[in-house]
This record gives sequence, structure tokens and C-alpha cells, in this order.
Amino acid sequence: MTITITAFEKSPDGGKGLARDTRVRWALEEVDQPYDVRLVSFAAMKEPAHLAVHPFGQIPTYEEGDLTLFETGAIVLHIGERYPGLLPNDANARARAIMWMFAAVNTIEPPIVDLVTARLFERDQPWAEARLPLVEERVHPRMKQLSARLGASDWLEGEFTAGDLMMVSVLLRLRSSGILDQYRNLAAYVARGEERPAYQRAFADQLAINAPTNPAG
Ligand code: GTB
Repeated sequence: MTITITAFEKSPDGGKGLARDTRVRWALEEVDQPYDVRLVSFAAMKEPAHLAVHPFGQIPTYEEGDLTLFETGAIVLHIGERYPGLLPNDANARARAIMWMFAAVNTIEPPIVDLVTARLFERDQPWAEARLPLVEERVHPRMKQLSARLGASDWLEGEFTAGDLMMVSVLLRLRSSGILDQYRNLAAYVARGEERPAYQRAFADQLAINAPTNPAG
């Protein structure tokens, strides 16, 4: 059955892989499933055809036969349950991997999104200078706690799982702030994720669409 995802027609990051379709691409590459991509413009995302697939008018979405999904956590979980390679067979290990997926999107990602928003989109606001340090301060406790838990391990629960895929994807958005590099084991963890051949393929595929030199972009 053909899998189709949606992605930005032109990602604002110019192909750095920070838009959330990259994590879905990565999951599909990890489980070796081919997929099509339907590119959507910002305007098209708010039109009825796309809103029927994604009620909040965002990317990415996932279509497979009569199944339509939005929310990257749900999409990656579905991929992990449908195809081997991302979730352990052992029930407890599987539950722990899913726990880390939730931790990534529910505990780690929100302060990071606030920081990215403050750094990139609120810079010109009169209150930006006062707000930025506050937002940064909220990221550090989570980084410290995650760093302590990961310790010297390669992955959060022994083997690589969908929990790592989501966590690395979320942490990647911190890199440009310089904060990720302040936590050496987390920076190395993210680099390990990026070194995976499946990530490399996912990254290259989104770059092919979004690179500034792409005449179609
Ligand atoms: N919780 C949802 C999920 O995980 O699927 C969040 C989806 C989401 O935020 N999608 C964004 C979107 O469609 C794209 S990824 N935004 C358009 C809109 O809301 O109108 C967020 C994003 C956008 C751009 C960059 N960038 O350029 O660096 C990085 C991340």
C-alpha cells in the first residue's frame, strides 16, 4: 500500500531538516518503507482539502490506504507498530520506547519550541530581550535531567528505538542556539542519530526539495 506524507513546498529552514516531516521520513527509512511526498504551500495548508487531512492546517500528515494520520508522535508510533525496526518486541521495552516518544514531544519539545520561537520569530518584539533569558532558563533543567539519564549510553534504553528517533529530532532544533553543545553527551547522542544511514537518506530527500539552489524551490 502506498504511503504518502505531506511536507512544506518550501521549508522556512531552507533544508536544515528541522521541519517535522524529517522525523516521519526518518522513521520510514528506518523500517525500509518507500513513500511518496505531497508538497503543500502555506496557503494550501489552510484550505479545505488539507484541513480535511490535518484539522490544524499543518504538516506532516500520513496517508496509507484508508488511514489518515496527523501528529508526528502518532505517525511514528504507527510506523513503529506496523513495521519492524523501531519498537522492541518485548512488551516492557516497547512501553519504555513509547514513554520516551511521549517525553520527547510532551516534556522536552515544548520549552525548545518556545526558545526557537523567541529566537527566530519574536526577535523584533520590544520585550524580546527580557523574555529570551527566561525561555532559555526553562530549557536547561530538562537538558540537565536528560543528560543525567542518558549518561554514557548510546541510546535511551539500550538499543535504538522510536523513542530515540523522536528525542534526537526534538534536540536537533536546539543546535543553532548553542545550548545542545553545552551538554556533551546529548550532542554526541544527536550526532549518533544523524549518522544513521536512515537519517542521512531522510535528510538528503528533504534537502533535495528545500535547498536554496533547488530551481523548483
Ligand atoms: N504537533 C505537531 C506534530 O508533531 O506533527 C506539530 C506540527 C507542526 O508544528 N507543523 C509545522 C507547520 O505545519 C511544521 S514543523 N507549521 C505551519 C503552520 O502551523 O501554519 C515546525 C517547523 C517549521 C519550520 C521550521 N524551520 O523552518 O526551521 C522548523 C519547524
